[in-house]
Amino acid sequence: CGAARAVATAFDLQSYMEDKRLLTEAALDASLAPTCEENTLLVESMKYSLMAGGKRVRPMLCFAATEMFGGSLDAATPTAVALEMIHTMSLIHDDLPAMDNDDFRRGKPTNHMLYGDDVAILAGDALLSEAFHHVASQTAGVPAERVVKVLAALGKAVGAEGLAGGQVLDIKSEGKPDVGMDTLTWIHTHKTAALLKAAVSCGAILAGATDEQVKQCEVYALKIGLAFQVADDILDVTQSTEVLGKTAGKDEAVDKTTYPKLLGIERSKEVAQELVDEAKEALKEFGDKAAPLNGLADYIIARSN
Ligand code: GRG
Repeated sequence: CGAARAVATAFDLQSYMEDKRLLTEAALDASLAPTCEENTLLVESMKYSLMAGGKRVRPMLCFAATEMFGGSLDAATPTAVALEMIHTMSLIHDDLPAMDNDDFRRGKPTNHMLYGDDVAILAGDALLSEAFHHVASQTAGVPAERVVKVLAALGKAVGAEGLAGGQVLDIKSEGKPDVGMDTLTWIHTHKTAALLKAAVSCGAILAGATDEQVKQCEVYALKIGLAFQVADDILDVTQSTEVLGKTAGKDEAVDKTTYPKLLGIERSKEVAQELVDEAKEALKEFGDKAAPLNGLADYIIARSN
């Protein structure tokens, strides 16, 4: 009887993720449409990358954090959409010839391969701008003060203390033989973990979490953000490029420092697990309500793409 109850109450991560993925896909699809003939091409290219089938991890983290504090999914949906718009912008720009120079992402031609570098750059810029517009204009039922905090957190996650800062140090570290653990950690805390941190903290802020609770969420998110990148580096070594649906960047002959290169595969796996354990520890006081965030932490290092 005890075992039956345990099964009945066990958290079903797969259904949780599928629900949130479907919610995200529908909201993303509804978020963008051309408003006239003249902007049809730009919006088509924005939507091509936005709807290209990512895992939607950032929206899921935002929804899970908001639910942990009793917030509503409706109130968090515009922020979830904005997170995916920002993430998509960063992928479009990352794939450009001036950066990683990739022809394929998620098994499909990259934005610039289809629309040209000029339109791809502007599609990224427009997605970034639309992200902030979307949160400011579509969030309902939440005090304005919380929305301003969300806009601030998103802005910080993109700038010099976020994606752009991490990307610049990453590019400038390429080919350097002396890139050590401190530099690698700085790069990925900014390039990868900053947006995951914003996803979790924005979900918590929208639900009315206290500053202390938001800080606990940030500790969790930074840990899973780093774990996410360690897992990515491991997947790059252990999976064929065909499975990942992306080509190695044409410029990837340039040597990049990775966790497996510094630590070896086995130690990298242990580090990823330690980071996930520490992430869960940061949410300990939230008990069962943290089950979705804990499940997502496990998924982040167990995923196959
Ligand atoms: C233009 C202001 C401005 C900033 C952009 C290009 C750039 C600066 C930053 C690059 C950021 C980047 C590409 C980080 C990599 C993060 C990462 C691990 C991406 C893969 O994320 P997944 O696995 O992808 O969630 P899917 O395909 O599932 O969405």
